[in-house]
Amino acid sequence: IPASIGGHHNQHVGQNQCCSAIIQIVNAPVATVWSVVRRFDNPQAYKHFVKSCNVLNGSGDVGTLRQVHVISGLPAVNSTERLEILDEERHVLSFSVIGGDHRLENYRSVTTLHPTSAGNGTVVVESYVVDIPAGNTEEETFGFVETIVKCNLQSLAKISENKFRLN
Ligand code: A8S
Repeated sequence: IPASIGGHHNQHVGQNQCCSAIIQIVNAPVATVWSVVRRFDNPQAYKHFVKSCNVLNGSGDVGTLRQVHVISGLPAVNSTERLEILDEERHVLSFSVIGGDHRLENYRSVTTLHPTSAGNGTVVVESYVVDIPAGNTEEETFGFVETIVKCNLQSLAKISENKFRLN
């Protein structure tokens, strides 16, 4: 992975934490994908596990807090999240989970967008770090987060591709 991609994903991983990165190809330009990803106030646009989102303070800049409510059937109710990075030039968004009623303590993710070398596409890279909950194994934690993030990125691809086609 080139340094231009890898740099933002070098997160600190402590003991008893789990980390990984998921890659998704999108058949739409970076600008289109970014228009969806950058909306920290509107994660439900592509995250299907999110039922609603309220911005608690801030105007969408770094430091903005949101409270996300998730759909039923998950071992979670809500999550309080802080915007850590919003780089409009490099197309980087990062948030951290700072509270809420769920089991993914200290979750932090970084999402970066990169133009594909050929064509008009985007490579989305999303890395995360999270505490392994007491009573769970690393494999269980990895599997749980992997499922959620993969769903989110597949949905992001679909929505971005539709948006691009309609424009
Ligand atoms: C994201 C990524 C994740 C969100 C997790 C992993 C979460 O919103 C859901 C279930 C949980 O148990 C934890 O980019 C939490 O949103 C869907 C409530 C944080």
